[in-house]
Amino acid sequence: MKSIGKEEALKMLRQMLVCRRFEEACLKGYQQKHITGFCHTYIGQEAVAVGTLNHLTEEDSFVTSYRCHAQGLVRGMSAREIMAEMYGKVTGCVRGKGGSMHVFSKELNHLGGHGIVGGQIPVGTGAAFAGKYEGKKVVNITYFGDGASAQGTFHESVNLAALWDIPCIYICENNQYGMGTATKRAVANTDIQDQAAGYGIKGYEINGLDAVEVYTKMKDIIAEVRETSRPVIINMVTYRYKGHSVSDAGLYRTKDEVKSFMDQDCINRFSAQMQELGWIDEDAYKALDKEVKAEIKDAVKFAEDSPWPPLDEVATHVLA
Ligand SMILES: Cc1ncc(C[n+]2csc(CCOP(=O)(O)OP(=O)(O)O)c2C)c(N)n1
Ligand SMILES: [Mg+2]
Repeated sequence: MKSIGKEEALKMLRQMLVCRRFEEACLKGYQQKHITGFCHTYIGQEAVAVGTLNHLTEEDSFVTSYRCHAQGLVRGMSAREIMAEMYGKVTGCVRGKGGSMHVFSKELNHLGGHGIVGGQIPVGTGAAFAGKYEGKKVVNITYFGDGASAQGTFHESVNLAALWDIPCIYICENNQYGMGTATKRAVANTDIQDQAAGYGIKGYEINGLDAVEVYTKMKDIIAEVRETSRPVIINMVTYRYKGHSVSDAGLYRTKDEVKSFMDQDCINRFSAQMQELGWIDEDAYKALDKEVKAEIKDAVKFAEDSPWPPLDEVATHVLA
């Protein structure tokens, strides 16, 4: 924690709270039928986004799956534009046409949420290749799930990245389930970092519930990839508290199991570590949370008050 510094730690704590409160508001909006369609939350996994994205430069890019709200928020997209997208409003980040699974920002090099499992992995590989081809010292972070790690897209992408020295950081957000299937029932070797050896690159396992560990280890790893242009595979072991999506009751895991991970909550852990150093106290934490809740409330109001996309836009920005 000390090496992170107080200012950066406060920023990270705020970012995690924004992600958490944003998605809690999404779940409420869904219950109220303001948000429809798919909605996959990242609740429980926030330490991964803050511990990784804060090391990227403006020119670096990243890409992820449909579980994509938090990465957008941490990268600096506004809660307003993502919430409006959730509501399908024209003020949303992709003008209300993508919804929950398609948070995207060209300006911030957020190359999107992707609905096809593993579909984003070649995209991230290509973005990293493009940066290198243009002679820039940029990297790409490609996030994907444990389920996606068994897809051909992952293995073909890593093979090419290792062969061509493509500076791509493959982060498997191993939340231990792919929908209702435990990883150990779907992935032959759940030590996903071991797969790196097969491609002659480095692999690491990181405790994705611990923002300090994620941040400090990823700082060095990202710097090394930037320098050497050698791709890496990270097994980021984490857990999602909620169902796979809003329509999943989560009957495939016990309450005790979920509780055992909630007891290790990344936000509670991080704020406790900050409190130990005297960087924040209980009152300041409560004040910060209150401020974040107000920001999210404003985003919900903005989404509610925003207009629907006009009918004449129905065929624009659509590939046919
Ligand atoms: C190619 C493809 N196959 C199946 C699906 C249906 N599907 C959506 S999410 C998912 C599970 C993916 O799990 P994982 O990669 O672990 O990501 P997580 O949801 O846990 O973040 C599946 C099978 C899909 N969207 N795309
Ligand atoms: Mg998973």
